[in-house]
Amino acid sequence: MDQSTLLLSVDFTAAEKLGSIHDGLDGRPVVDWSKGERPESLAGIKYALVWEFDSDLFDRMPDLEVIFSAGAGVDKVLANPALPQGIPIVRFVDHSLTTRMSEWICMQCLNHLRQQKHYDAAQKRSEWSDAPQPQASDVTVGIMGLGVLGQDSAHKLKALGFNVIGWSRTQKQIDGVECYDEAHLDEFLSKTNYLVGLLPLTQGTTGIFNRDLFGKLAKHPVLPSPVFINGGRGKSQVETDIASCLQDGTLGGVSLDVFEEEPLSSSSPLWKFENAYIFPHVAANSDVKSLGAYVDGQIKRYESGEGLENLVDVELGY
Ligand code: NDP
Ligand code: OXD
Repeated sequence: MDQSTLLLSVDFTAAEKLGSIHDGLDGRPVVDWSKGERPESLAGIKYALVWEFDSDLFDRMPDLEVIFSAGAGVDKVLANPALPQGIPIVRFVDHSLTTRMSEWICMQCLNHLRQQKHYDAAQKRSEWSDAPQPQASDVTVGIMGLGVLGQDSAHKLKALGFNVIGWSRTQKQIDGVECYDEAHLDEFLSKTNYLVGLLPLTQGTTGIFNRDLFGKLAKHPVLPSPVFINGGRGKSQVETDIASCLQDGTLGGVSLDVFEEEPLSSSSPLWKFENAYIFPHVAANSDVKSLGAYVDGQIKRYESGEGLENLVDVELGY
């Protein structure tokens, strides 16, 4: 049977180009919009895989049936004013992406626990200088967002010995992890030394990481803290508040992978703080070959009547 065509509008970054999307697509024909392919008409094309895309792209696709997001987050797709109503949107859920996010979260928690910045600075001064050394179980990591990424990170942080608690819109039950729902945010914050953000960007999460919230976190008796680690979305954080909280000690450290505006401006004060780790949105890039295989698999499910997985709830915004 002939395979249906996929329209592709994704400008893969260097880090993502470990393979080719075609390696995963099982021979499925592609119209590569991001590479400038412009057929006379897009009529008949039922599927689009997008990340960056022209605002009128969907208007040109009269037969569009499913939109696939090339990432786990769908805020960019949902922000498109020309998003057609009622078309299912599938987000990318993938073991490789999930496990790399958890690696990044664990690495940041360990960087702060083991005071890596202190040793880097001491090395630069050729100075033999030790620092206090509490163990992971002395620190409570609070994860905001207990979805695919938050839950995997919770399990891996637990395995490292951290005390882990979590917060999400709806109540969760996770073995060994005290879970709080939306109504119990303050209680959750009051127990958290290291705050991990793994929330999608929605109306409810925009600007949620601000001075008021940071002021409710728990200081650790010995370690620089509280610490804020964000792998979710930058517009969930208020960067002027982060800078002033680092300045006055409300925050003892941060690890930020995402920013209100990306790329982060070279004039941002965040680059310069001693206890700030700054990353260019690389915590968990999509692996292109896995992405191709995932989209191809979802199309096959859809066409055989099995149904799509990981559908976005447009009302909730994630
Ligand atoms: P999921 O949809 O699986 O999980 C989202 C979690 O956030 C759920 O637990 C959900 O609650 C919770 N949540 C959503 N809105 C609220 C709210 N208003 N209040 C409280 N909790 C809320 O997403 P993933 O775990 O797969 O991904 C999370 C985000 O990570 C993505 O949306 C994306 O923005 C970001 N990301 C960043 C990457 C990077 O490289 N930096 C890579 C990949 C993703 P509930 O369980 O009750 O629904
Ligand atoms: C994603 C991302 O959402 O890489 O997958 O940010």
